[in-house]
Amino acid sequence: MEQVAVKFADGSARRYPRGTTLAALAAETGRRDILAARVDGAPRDLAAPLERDAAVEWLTFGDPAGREIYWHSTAHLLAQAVRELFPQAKLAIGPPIEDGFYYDFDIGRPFTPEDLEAIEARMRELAKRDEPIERIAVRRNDAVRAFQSGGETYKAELLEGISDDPVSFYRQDGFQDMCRGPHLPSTGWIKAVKLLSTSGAYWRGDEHREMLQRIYGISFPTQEALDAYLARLEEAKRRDHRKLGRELQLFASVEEVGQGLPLWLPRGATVRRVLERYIIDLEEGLGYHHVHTPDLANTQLYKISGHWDHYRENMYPPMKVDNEELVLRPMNCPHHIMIYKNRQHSYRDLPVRIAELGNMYRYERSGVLSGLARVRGMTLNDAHIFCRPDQLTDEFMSVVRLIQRVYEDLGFRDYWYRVSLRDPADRAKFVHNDAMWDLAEHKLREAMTALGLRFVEARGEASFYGPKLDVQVPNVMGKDETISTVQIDFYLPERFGLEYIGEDSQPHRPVMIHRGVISTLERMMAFLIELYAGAFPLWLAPEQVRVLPIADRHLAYARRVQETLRGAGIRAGVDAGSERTGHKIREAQLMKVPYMLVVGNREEEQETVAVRSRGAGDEGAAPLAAFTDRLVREIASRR
Ligand code: TSB
Ligand code: ZN
Repeated sequence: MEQVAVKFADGSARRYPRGTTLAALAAETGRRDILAARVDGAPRDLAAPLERDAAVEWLTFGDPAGREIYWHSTAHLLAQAVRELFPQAKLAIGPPIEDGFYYDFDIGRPFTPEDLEAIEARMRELAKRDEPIERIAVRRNDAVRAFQSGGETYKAELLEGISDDPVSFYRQDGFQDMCRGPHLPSTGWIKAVKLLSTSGAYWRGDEHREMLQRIYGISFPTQEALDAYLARLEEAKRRDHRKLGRELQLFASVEEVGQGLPLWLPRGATVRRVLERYIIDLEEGLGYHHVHTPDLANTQLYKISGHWDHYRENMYPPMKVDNEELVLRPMNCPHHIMIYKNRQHSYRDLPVRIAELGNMYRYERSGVLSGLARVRGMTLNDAHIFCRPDQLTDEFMSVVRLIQRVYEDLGFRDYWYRVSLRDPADRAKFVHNDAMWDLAEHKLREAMTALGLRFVEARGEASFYGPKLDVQVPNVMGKDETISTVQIDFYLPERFGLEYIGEDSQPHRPVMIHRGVISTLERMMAFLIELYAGAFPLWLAPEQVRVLPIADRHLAYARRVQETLRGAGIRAGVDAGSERTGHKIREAQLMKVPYMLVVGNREEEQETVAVRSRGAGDEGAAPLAAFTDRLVREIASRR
């Protein structure tokens, strides 16, 4: 019998009779978690037979591609349940998404919460029956006829967009759906399901077409995994910076101003100012020079820099005034380069470190905008370091140490390093110069090795001008985003003809490091709100202390306490309202104020305050002077 050679991902290899199914190979492993396979890179059903030599890689729920299949099959199960409960429902599309899946239906009215419960219960029943999921090939004409007689107008329209003949369908338990697959071997693989929400969705995302009803859901191989996910989801909702930003009066998003252009309210602006002062002080101590440069520049500047060729789709369109054509800057580098060029530099002056809390504007697609985490108008804790090639590694290492120091102060514990490299095939996104990229990537790896840091490499994530180290910080849902970045750039110095005069009195070309430590203040704020669930540590809290007079006659003393605290640099408020003390305490707690000082007759006579802290509750009375000293120390410690 003819044989095919199979290579497995673990390096082993074996021969099998042609036509052996992947399921038979999977069975040999004794494993029970294999739900599908990748054959020469393409995902396949386990029922598929091996027709030729191939590389086989098993897929489980642990793999992103495996989860996709798992959730896709659950979407089919959802459609089957809806079809059974609402026989008149028309099916549209049902893909897996990043977290779970959805399916769009036309049932002529929105689904109710009771509907969802019933559908979910039916899905569980169907899964219990553990029906095999089979791929079938249907002649195109038969599919067209079936859709017509079944009134499946959406499916019919989808079919028009496909040229396959035959087309593939997946069938389980009498229910079938047109689909490329692959899918799970049987419905019994789906152990725990939750339908999460519903929403209206236009057919094909087109507001002129039919309004469909979308059901979102998620599923897992165990009830424990589902429970853990739901708990995390609850926690994420509780910490959501958009919700807390509103409740704690930190920032606002206003339609009249524009999408992705948040307004910082006084309390949020206070936290921001603390961060700004903190980072500027640190940087000045490390030899950075802070500058101010405008948010606009002549388009020409970005033609020289290469932004125009490689970054234009993220830029706002140019505007004409007089004889100039201006754009909102998407990055601050060209301005800082012009500052470097403003005077001559000798090898002795280098490194020159130019820093700015620089405003930048990027056209981010509206679908990716999210509160403060991803915006269109932002301020970056930016700096550009101009150094000699022999200084590059040291400079890079000091930036990484600065990042580590800042994370320590901010309380970031969970983070990892991503070395972001170019995709050499993508000539549109990355400037083309192999030697330059090789050198920069080599330098980057060398510095990471010198630092002794472990990192993950990511192809295609570099900047257009060079590779970078991105520091990835996970949010509550475990998704990570880039906070800090350190980028090595041999390109812009070339484009702008940058020079320094060397020891040999000859002009030489400096290297640039672009770096952001606390990211944009917007993204940092989003992270801090979620990390602390709005309860900022004392040094960052917008209102560090609130003084609560018991009655109106204690207001004067409350004001004196406030003055004393303010005099020591502490941000203190007074609740001058006429409500009872219990109510005032609850209000201060809702706003997550770290310390409440209740003052009445006794406190006034003895020049004391009754201390309540956010964490420990009632802490008893303390002399005002002693409490003030304690707080000043606690703030300085950034605990
Ligand atoms: C570091 N030229 C460099 C700079 O010198 C630069 O702009 N790098 S960047 O493009 O990677 O952006 C720097 C940081 O800004 C990112 O690491 C990220 O933390 C933050 N950032 C980028 N886009 C957004 C956005 N749309 N909203 C909020 N923060 C953003
Ligand atoms: Zn830059």
